[in-house]
Amino acid sequence: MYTLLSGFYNYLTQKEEYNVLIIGLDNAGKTTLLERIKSIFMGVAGLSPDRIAPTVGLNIGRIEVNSSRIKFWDLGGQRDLQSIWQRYYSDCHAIVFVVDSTDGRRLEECKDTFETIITNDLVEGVPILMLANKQDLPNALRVEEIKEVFNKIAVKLGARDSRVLPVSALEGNGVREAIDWMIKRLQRNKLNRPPLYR
Ligand code: G3D
Ligand code: MG
Repeated sequence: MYTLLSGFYNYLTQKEEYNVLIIGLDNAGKTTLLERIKSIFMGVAGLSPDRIAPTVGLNIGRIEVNSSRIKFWDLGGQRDLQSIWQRYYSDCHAIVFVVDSTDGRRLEECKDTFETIITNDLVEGVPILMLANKQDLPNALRVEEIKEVFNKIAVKLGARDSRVLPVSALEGNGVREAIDWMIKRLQRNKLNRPPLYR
């Protein structure tokens, strides 16, 4: 009887858990984004921007939305760290790819990096949200301009859900909408990539 009841209790209280990778070139704003997501969805005061050091290793953040837990993995973006990304691919349910919209000089490199990610079999079908970050700055490229560069490889996205959205991780503009979009896609892709239940 006890096991039956505790099993039922666990069933009622367990939540879906998803892993989301935050990746992109170094300095794109990944760690700033993670702090912003935590402050918007969990109401915790994030690290102030001047306390965010370049990420060595990884930062993890958790949020709870409705009945889901989402665990964000902010993996460092320096080139020697990029090879580590794929260790996380088979366990991830979505990818947030952050672009520094003010760094036109590295946009081609950014596109090549993106291409390497989306063509990896381990993330086939995984929803991808691309964020054109730093839109608060006057010299930021507009989403349309960034899309133009990435359109060259858009066919390689395959049948997965993907979207490009403008944000400012620093000021928070667009972040809630972007993450809301992603949460819907996580749930829609549930049969392909089932969440963990705990
Ligand atoms: P990373 O984790 O991708 O390497 P960080 O990037 O989050 O460390 O951010 C790199 C720099 O970009 C930081 O500036 C950070 O404040 C800035 N940044 C991140 N997002 C935004 C944004 O939306 N708008 C603006 N204006 N700046 C942003 P510093 O000066 O600390 O290096
Ligand atoms: Mg970082």
